[in-house]
Amino acid sequence: MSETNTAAAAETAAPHRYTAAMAADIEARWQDFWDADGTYAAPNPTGDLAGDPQVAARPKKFIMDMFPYPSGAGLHVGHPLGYIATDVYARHQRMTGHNVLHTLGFDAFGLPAEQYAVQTGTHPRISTESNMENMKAQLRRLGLGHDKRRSFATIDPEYYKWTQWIFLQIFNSWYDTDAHRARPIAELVAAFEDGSREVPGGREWTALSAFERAEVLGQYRLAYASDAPVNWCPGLGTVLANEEVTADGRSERGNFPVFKAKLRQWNMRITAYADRLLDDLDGLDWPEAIKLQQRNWIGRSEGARVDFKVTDTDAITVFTTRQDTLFGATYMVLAPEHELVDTIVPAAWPEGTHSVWTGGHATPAEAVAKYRAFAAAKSDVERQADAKEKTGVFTGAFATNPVSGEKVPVFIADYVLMGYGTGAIMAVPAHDTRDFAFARAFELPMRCVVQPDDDRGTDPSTWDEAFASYEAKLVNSANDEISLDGLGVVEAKARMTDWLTERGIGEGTVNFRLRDWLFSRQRYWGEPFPIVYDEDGVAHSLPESMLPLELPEVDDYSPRTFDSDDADTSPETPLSRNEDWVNVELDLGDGVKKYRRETNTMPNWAGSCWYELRYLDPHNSDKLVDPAIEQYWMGPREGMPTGGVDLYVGGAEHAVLHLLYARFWSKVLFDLGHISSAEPFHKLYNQGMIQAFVYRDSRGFPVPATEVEERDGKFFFEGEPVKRELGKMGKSLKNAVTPDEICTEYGADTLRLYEMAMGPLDVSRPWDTRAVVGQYRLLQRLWRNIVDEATGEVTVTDTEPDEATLRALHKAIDGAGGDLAGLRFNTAIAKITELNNHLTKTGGPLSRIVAEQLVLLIAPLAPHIAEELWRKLGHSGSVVHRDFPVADPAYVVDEAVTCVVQIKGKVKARLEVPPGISDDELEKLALADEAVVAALAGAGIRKVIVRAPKLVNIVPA
Ligand code: ANZ
Repeated sequence: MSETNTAAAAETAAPHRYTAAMAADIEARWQDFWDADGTYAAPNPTGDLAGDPQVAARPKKFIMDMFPYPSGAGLHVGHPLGYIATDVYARHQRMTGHNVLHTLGFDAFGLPAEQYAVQTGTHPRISTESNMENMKAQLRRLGLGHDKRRSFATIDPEYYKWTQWIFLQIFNSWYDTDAHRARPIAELVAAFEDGSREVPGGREWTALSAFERAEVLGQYRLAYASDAPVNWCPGLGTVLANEEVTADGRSERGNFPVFKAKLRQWNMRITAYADRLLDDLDGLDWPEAIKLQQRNWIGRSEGARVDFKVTDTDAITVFTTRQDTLFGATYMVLAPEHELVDTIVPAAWPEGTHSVWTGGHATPAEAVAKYRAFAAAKSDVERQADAKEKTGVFTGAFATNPVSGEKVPVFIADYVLMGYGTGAIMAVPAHDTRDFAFARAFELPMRCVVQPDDDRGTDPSTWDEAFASYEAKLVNSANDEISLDGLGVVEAKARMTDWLTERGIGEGTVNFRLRDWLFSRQRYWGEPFPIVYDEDGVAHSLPESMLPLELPEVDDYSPRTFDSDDADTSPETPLSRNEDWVNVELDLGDGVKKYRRETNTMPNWAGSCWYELRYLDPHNSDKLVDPAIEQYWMGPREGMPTGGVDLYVGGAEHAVLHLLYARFWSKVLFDLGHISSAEPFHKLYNQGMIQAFVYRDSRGFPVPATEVEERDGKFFFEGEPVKRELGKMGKSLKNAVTPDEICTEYGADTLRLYEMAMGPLDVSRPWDTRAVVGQYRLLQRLWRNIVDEATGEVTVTDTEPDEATLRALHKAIDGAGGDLAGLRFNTAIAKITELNNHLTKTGGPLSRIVAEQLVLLIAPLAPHIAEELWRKLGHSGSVVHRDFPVADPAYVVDEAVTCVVQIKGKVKARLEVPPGISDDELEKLALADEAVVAALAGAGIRKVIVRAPKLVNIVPA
């Protein structure tokens, strides 16, 4: 008989067997039931989503996923890994007495939708909405227990109304560095007005024009517009964030050239929060690796600013973290863009300038101009990369080292970045790797000022590399006024800082790598700014009553793109072409006037900066969130000093941008008193990736994975050999497997179990469609243990389970319960499988108690089959809010083990003892045993050797 015939025959014999068709039926029915019943509705303590007050009185658990971007490609089986995991966890938490908030929205603004829309000619809203519908259907099939009343998309005007509102809060506040918090800008204005704070520039506030006041306030606002050097990408028609530019200066999306240009842009003053963003990491339950990435991104460096005189009036200020090495500074470097360069460049090369320094150019001005053009073509990432070849050119100018009094040459070189520190460095080639390489290339002097701890000596010209250690003592560092010789680095730094400060030529300072956040895009598909400009160009915020400011319908929503190589272009925003929308007459409190709207839109990060708050109170149209509701779900509590979501699961690729931006917005809202949680996400967990085999033909192109044949460990596509490698899953790699396929073939419960059983959640794992059937069989055995496949009736009896079964059951409850609470889903499944196998092996009908506990045990993982069995076992209602089984400790400990008691190596007795027995107890038991007493026959004892729990050896005297 062929395999299909066997299957067909079995089906006739067993019409009530758990099959894919039955799974499909069960799953669809229960998904409808849950929707109609509102099974997953989480009641708020108050407001329109308040429900059963008893439930709302329970301890809360707010469990969240990083919400998806509704891409046109839909989901493959890798996407829902995290969603299934949070769902299993949420279900277990519900069954252990928590009021669980679990839902999912969509992050629906952004560049991909716009790019896709531009390519296909469909309006982004239409394509985005249809993508969302598709994804929702895919997700619904998985049986995720989401409170759908709380779902939304960031493109909903009722949602982005509040994104705009938050923008206005940020725009209308400033950071008070004395109070260490944001305050309303009105309080700053009041302080300027009454003179309690001096106006920068020293003039009276009342004497300033409206424009001047706006300029002053712009220096304080937490959201401000400025002319910023930006990454302009003519090919995409937009400005990109640094992170969106590849190492070779091209756009990550589309691979177009990117140029540096100056443009008026919105920025967020996230740097004001650098210290708090750093400090508050300590209280968060996040993976150490992510905390480290955030710390590095914020990049706090303690050092000093030091002035080096170039002329009587001009000085170059450098930032250094090694002011202790100042005596070893033998040259200086400015970033090519540094504004002092033009001032210091002399008309001609100084007498005898080394030809290596001039780069062969006739004048310093020519050399500088050529080098600047060369450097401008590189991205910051490229410039920072530790290239062995250091390039640069002498400016023709010299500066004075303030401690040694020496004249040191000033270079420009691209390894010094304009955006960091002061854009200028003192170079200490003996003790800094990059300076060492540069000094070698340009034949510059080096001086050892920190005594190496190896045997290389103190003449750097004989060294192979810089000596960069902090763990050594200073040498060659003394003048008439100060000596650092013999001091350790830390002490020397402090001493030098004091000396510089006393003389007014430097001071201790803290520098951050973190930059302000470039917050505007020249795009259509984003949140419009609630900002208008008056005729003087002063920005005004719209009043709350005018929100949401809806994105207007336009015919031509694509950005104006240009020849991708044409750097002399500048962005034209799609919104600016819409004159009717742009030009408005408004009464902003001082009569009707003409204004122009801001035509940039917000970057795609904006919508994900606060979405956790909207889940709490999704229909609130008066307030961002009701304070009582926010307090209940997210407020600080024991072990969570800054509050936040209880569990946030998502990919590690969001280590910095999203997670840092969201933390920043939380802190501003917290400072302004809108929320009680100063952090959005208390516990963060990064799930691993589902990988898949990619098969490539001889040209390296991926071929459809499903059509590859395996023969003797080799792989063939259409008869031709192909190469197999492990990679990402995706349409372009022709190896995507959709959850829909697996649901159809086996059912969602099988897919859920398979994804959770693949390995520890935080580890990447290769997808193997052939292995999915293993979990399907588990469910079939589970079904068969409870249901008669011929009649469909449950087979359970009301008898007491035997001891061995009780032990297997309670061990599984104990183990799996702990595993589910600890996100160890793979081991939970292993323990449930073990129990189910035990029951299969024992045979015969199950005791009702065992059957019910088994169903409850698997319910978080395989909710549909659990609901069905629960119903069949005679219960009404859903299993979702039932109590998770509790293990009886008496059955959890292992059964007794046999201990052998020997006298002079001969076995005299066997004892049944608990496995955890101590040596002392075991010795007492052995010596009291009748057979042992008899065998010793009153002889004394010389020695007793005990190896609990299995052996006691007695040596008589
Ligand atoms: C002298 C020195 C001697 C330095 C030495 C290091 C070692 P972090 O720790 O990352 O903050 N630097 C300062 N501004 C720079 C810029 N715009 N572009 C490139 N490099 C810059 O690094 C601080 C150090 O990086 C500073 O301390 C400076 O070099 C360099 F043995 O000054 B140091």
